[in-house]
Amino acid sequence: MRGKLIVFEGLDRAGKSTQCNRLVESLQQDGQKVRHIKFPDRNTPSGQMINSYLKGESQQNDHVIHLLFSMNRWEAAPSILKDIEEGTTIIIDRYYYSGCVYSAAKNNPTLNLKWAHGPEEGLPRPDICIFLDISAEDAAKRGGFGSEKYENLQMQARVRELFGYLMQSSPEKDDFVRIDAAGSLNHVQQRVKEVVVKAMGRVDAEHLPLRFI
Ligand code: Z5A
Ligand code: MG
Repeated sequence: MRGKLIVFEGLDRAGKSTQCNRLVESLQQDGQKVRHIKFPDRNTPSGQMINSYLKGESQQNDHVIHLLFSMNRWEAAPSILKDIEEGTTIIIDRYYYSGCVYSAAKNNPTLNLKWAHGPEEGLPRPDICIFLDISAEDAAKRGGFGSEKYENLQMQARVRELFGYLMQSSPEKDDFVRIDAAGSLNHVQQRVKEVVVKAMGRVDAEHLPLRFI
């Protein structure tokens, strides 16, 4: 049986990293082979440039930083495909959906969602994308915003609107399951496990092949 591709998305502080860790642990306890990846991967050459940009230590043109985020995913794509083929499930903390909405949220007239989607085409497409939904205001209460590039209320609110569009009207809307992320950690974890078990079971029962963006 092939591995599955499971993605977590959401605003800053939605609880993505916490829930990814909990899911990885829980699936491992069930005897599954699992690998946890986070984008951006700040360790690769492209990731180091992204890290410096997010920290405000360097400048990049909006289109260039978009392509760097995409490149960062393409660098990882061969190992993702290999693992999935060999039966390892991959859990990803942020993926190309973030790539598209954060770039489009800048309101650059020549960088809309359609343009942003282009460089992502051909990457492995998730079997399920869990959107941990929380308002920008409630997310900010979880320790406030840090000093990185997009960590402000206005940007986060626009990002949430664009995620809303992706979930309701885009060609990939069926990838998403929305989970209310304002509940307790344990409650969110339980909902995540339910939807993941269902999605993984469906892939196996219907022998669904991995798709591409
Ligand atoms: N970005 C981009 O522009 N283009 C791209 O292609 C990609 C990303 C991939 C870096 O992201 C930035 O890069 C990001 C998007 C952009 N900019 N922003 N914003 P990142 O992944 O490095 O950082 P982040 O995800 O935004 O932040 P985060 O703090 O890591 O958020 P999180 O992982 O969702 O949250 P967490 O660490 O699990 O939880 C945060 C705190 O809340 C922590 O204290 C928890 O204990 C607490 N928490 C979590 N869940 C709960 C619940 N349910 N109740 C109470 N408290 C909770
Ligand atoms: Mg995180």
